[in-house]
Amino acid sequence: MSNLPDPRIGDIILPYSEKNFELADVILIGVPTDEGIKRNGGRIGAAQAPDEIRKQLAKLTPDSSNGSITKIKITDFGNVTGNSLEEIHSKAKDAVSNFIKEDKIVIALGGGHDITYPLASGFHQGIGTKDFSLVNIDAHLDVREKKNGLHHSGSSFRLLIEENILPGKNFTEFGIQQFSFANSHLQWIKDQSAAVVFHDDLYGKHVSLEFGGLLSKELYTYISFDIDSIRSGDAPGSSAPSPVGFRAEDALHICYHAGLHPTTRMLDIAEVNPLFDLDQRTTKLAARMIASFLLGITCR
Ligand SMILES: [Mn+2]
Repeated sequence: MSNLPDPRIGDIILPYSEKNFELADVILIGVPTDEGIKRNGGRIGAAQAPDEIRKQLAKLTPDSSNGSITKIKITDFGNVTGNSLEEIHSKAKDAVSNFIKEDKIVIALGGGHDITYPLASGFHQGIGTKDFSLVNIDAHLDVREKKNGLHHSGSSFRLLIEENILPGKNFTEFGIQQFSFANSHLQWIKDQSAAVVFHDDLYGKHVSLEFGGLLSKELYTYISFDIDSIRSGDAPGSSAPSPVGFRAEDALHICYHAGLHPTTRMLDIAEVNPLFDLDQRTTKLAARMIASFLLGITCR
């Protein structure tokens, strides 16, 4: 008898077209890469993540006790493709630069964490090469040097700083785990005047409030979320899982606060690996993280 509306997020994501791009507040883009993880000695599979996360995102409802994300318009650009990692990176950089120039909020789905170097480069271009701030939520520092002259999943933040795209003082590493970094890398990142927040030092604190307190009020902000910062019990499908880390609920609250914060213009989620997932636990969590970020934007 009744015909009460019961939509899913899949129903409200607009197909990509010139008109829908103009209408959209938020653009979703997939950057399916594995090569950067391979170069860094990790286990491959992350290239399958964008489509698997989309499947889980589509099934969620847009409603929460805080509001409904039906209030904002979202379109999905689809996946960036190419014959090499460098070609995919170059196309993803250009796409993001254009989205940001057109005043969109961008959600990028990796792929390996190598994607943040081209994506943040495109972001920087899009805001007119002004200074911006970046928070990397990660178990690792990701400031390794290139390997055999090639960028990989552990070198994004070194390249962004060395190439003067991201000033070190505007960069925060959040959730770094013990026994997961080299002292030489920690020293290097401190020498760049970046802030490092260790996961251990957040123990017993309100994680999302600590995170929210770090966000810049003046500069446009880019949030990069490496799924390996979440404990493997909650996110087993990761390129480099760890038994300790943030809880699933921490990740959702961080994403909500990231979306709520007025200077946030971009979120990327990297290193989800569906090949090692258990019962879609990780892709479902990534989908919930996106929904929480969208809800934050709705509640601005
Ligand atoms: Mn990382």
